Amino acid sequence: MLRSLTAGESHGRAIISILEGMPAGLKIDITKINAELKRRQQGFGRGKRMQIENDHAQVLSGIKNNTTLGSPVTLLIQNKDCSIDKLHKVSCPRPGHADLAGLLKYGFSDCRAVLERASARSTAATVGLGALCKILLREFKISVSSKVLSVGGENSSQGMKDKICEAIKNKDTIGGIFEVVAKGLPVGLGSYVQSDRRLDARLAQAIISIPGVKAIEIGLGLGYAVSFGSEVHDAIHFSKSKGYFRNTNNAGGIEGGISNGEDIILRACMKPIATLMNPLESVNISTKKISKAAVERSDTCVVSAAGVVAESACAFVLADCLLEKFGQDNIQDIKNAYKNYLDRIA
Ligand code: EPS
Repeated sequence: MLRSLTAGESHGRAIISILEGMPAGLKIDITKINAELKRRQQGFGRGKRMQIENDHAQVLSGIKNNTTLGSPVTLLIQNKDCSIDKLHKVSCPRPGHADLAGLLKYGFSDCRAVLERASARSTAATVGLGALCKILLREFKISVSSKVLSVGGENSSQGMKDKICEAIKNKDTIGGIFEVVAKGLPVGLGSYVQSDRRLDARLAQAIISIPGVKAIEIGLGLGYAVSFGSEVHDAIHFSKSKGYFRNTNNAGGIEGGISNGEDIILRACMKPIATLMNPLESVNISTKKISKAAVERSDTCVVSAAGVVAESACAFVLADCLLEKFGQDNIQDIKNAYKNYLDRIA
């Protein structure tokens, strides 16, 4: 089993990820991890924090001579803005953020105690972990990519840009939909035998736990609700050169909780960022008087960054499923098991 743990506050000293269960003998190119971290920082509509940070991973454990040891891999990303002890108290919780529910749950009197960990800054750790998983998947010619499908209901690149400009001008924020595609997967990752082994369920958990994600669909998703079965199920074909194949992929690469060898396709909705420069009404938690919600430095639109984070979240799940099926200790053993399996089902 591949396990991960992240730690760190948005304005604390660092963001840390630990990945346990990576096989030994995998070559790790740290520039690939840093390139993924950089991708997460980009996109039109990002805020000032991204101009301050230049996320780079330092390897603290699990890798020697650019090769995994099989022991837990620890990555540290330093925060340039580590002002946590100097930052002001936040008394007016932002609607849509974890501020109020977190404050009541943990018994704080300052929303900062919540927002420092609830911040999407933690997604830098997710991307660090995901980059390691992508390196593993690449050994098996599996790739994971993403793209923005729409922002504020607009799907042309000019339309999306205009929506973000409109949000900036109105001191507002805007969300959208991104798509993640995984290519090159074998048939047989995940399982129908138990609910927590279903690949779709595992992917959904990984995606919906990204801060701000409110919905996910796999393949045709909600579109299944308005069609006849004969119109939407992917007919099965066979040819000597291709083996089993489909001409459509409404299932999004997953049937019965198992990868079916087609591309995995999922889409998710990222809500508009909760911090508004022209804030909504809230309540001051000390005085209980009506007051405008707190205004913090933030982004206007993070849909493309959310796509990069979702790639990482998917890569983690796919790597976990791959190791579960083909072994976990040594990369060459795993490759041998993978080849044997492909030969069997050919
Ligand atoms: C983010 C870091 C944060 C925010 C944003 C994403 O930095 P700061 O709060 O210092 O500006 O820019 O976080 C949120 C949108 C949020 O809701 O917390 C990052 O590294 O991606």
